Amino acid sequence: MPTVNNSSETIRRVAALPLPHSAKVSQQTPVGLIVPPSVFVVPRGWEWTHTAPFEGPSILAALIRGLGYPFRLFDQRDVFDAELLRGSTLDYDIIGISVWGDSFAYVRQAVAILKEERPNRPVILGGPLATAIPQLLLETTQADFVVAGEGELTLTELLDHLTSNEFARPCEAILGLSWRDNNGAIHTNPPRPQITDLDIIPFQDFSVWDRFRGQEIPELYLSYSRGCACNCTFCFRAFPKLNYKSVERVKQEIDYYSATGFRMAWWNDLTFVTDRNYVHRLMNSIFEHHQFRWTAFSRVTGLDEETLRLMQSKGLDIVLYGMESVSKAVLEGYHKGIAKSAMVDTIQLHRQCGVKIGGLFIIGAPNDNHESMAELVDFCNEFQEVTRVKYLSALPGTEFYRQCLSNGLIADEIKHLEWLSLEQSVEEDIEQPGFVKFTPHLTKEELRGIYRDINFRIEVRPYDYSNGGNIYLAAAEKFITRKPGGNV
Ligand code: B12
Ligand code: SF4
Repeated sequence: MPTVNNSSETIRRVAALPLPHSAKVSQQTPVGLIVPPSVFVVPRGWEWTHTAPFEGPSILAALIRGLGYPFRLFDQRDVFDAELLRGSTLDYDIIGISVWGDSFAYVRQAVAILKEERPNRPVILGGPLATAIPQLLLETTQADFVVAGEGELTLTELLDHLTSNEFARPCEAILGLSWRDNNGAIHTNPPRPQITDLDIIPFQDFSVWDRFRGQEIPELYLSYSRGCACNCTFCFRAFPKLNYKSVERVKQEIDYYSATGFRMAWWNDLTFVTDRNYVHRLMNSIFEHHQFRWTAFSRVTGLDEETLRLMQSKGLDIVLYGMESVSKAVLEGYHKGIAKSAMVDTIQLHRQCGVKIGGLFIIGAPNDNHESMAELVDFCNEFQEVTRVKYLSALPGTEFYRQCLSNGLIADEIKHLEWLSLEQSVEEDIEQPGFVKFTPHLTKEELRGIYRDINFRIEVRPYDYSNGGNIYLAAAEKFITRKPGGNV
């Protein structure tokens, strides 16, 4: 029996898993993983962000198959009605569900259906929203387990437990797990430390995504790191601490993924340039045998001309920056640690190098007022590189969310989760039931007017990423609405 709370054996087993194409079934218990739909609206040209293989589920698929379990991924991203799950998962003895910020309403209904169909079958929730509110999810859904943070090690140990295999340990001994005991009492174990050596993580398994079976996968999600060194009040990170893969490992992954024929990659790293030397080594290594266009997120601090030009020479298409606001007071309120001058410098740098840039802004902070909004509108007039504006949203697990609970702005957590399930990140969100206006200085009508004003001024260009085969490039419209009951 392994030592209680000791993960080293689990780390060793995960590190030794086969590559996805050599995984073999050696266990009896079939495991299913459900990927829920999302109403999040993406700009035209980026529709593929809803259909490309999501990185988290692709890694978990590799993990579960690598451990020898028969596995099926239930990709429900275009199936908004949870009722349609009925009957489809019956052959699977353990079901996992990924839970993102806007998944609550769907997941609650999906779990109810799964439990109605097979009451004793374990249902496991994981993902960012599950990480933020494990206890609340166990209280409000009929799920049995919630895995917080990175799924690889905790899920391995939970599957050991559920299948009573040679590595099985009791629930109490699984770090990062919340669970319901036989009497219905909910327990939350101590958190699991993040994986520091990211080279142990399985490569993504794309073979489980039905829509790509036997076909090329034009766009992929990739990452070389997890976490972010900053701690902005509105931002939720399921893995807060910053850890890296080795450059060699990233290179091996890309070599392996090249079999998909991908031509575009979205780097999931929260901040692409945190270690300049690392980025230079990465650029000079991974593109040795490959060419693909790519997009990344970064902060307006830390990027210099030489690095940007190097990234450009290796296929960089656009860098998206979380700029959030141009008001000093609002940026300080967010603990953002950046100033408007850094945004202007970054835009100028991009113009100088001829690299596309996207600036993401949030309106409606508690201290946003007519003045800060006028400053933002002026900024957008001058710098049309601003790509997207959103109303501020309170995500569970953030410092901002905790403040809203304590000051009563969020009075009912469940209603708030239901609202988050409807949030599309479009102007009309303000009319949805449950929308919370955080600033007392502007009316709803004023806030909506500012949203429209900004959206009208900012440009379409950054949305047109350079994939010649993308059918949306010809269209002039900026957004395409994604609605429950319909596809993109
Ligand atoms: C790419 C991306 C997108 C893509 C694809 C989303 C996806 N689901 O993969 C698109 C553009 C569609 C998107 C949309 C949105 N996103 Co987004 N997105 C990201 C981003 C940059 C990368 C996601 C990723 O692949 N991470 C890496 C993988 C390895 O991590 P992972 O998916 O979380 O999976 C791990 C664990 O969570 C866990 N896990 C996941 N599923 C399961 C299931 C089980 C059973 C278990 C046991 C474990 C488990 O194990 C995995 C391996 O360790 C993250 C930031 C980040 N770097 O994580 C934001 C992030 C996830 N997005 C966020 C948000 C808020 C959204 C939106 C709600 C839009 C919005 N209003 O801002 C929508 C929600 C859409 C949705 N349902 O996914 C927040 C999440 C906050 C939250 N509480 O959910 C993040 C963290 C960004 C941030 N800091 O604000 N997003
Ligand atoms: S908003 Fe950006 S910089 Fe701030 S914590 Fe989130 S990922 Fe890091």
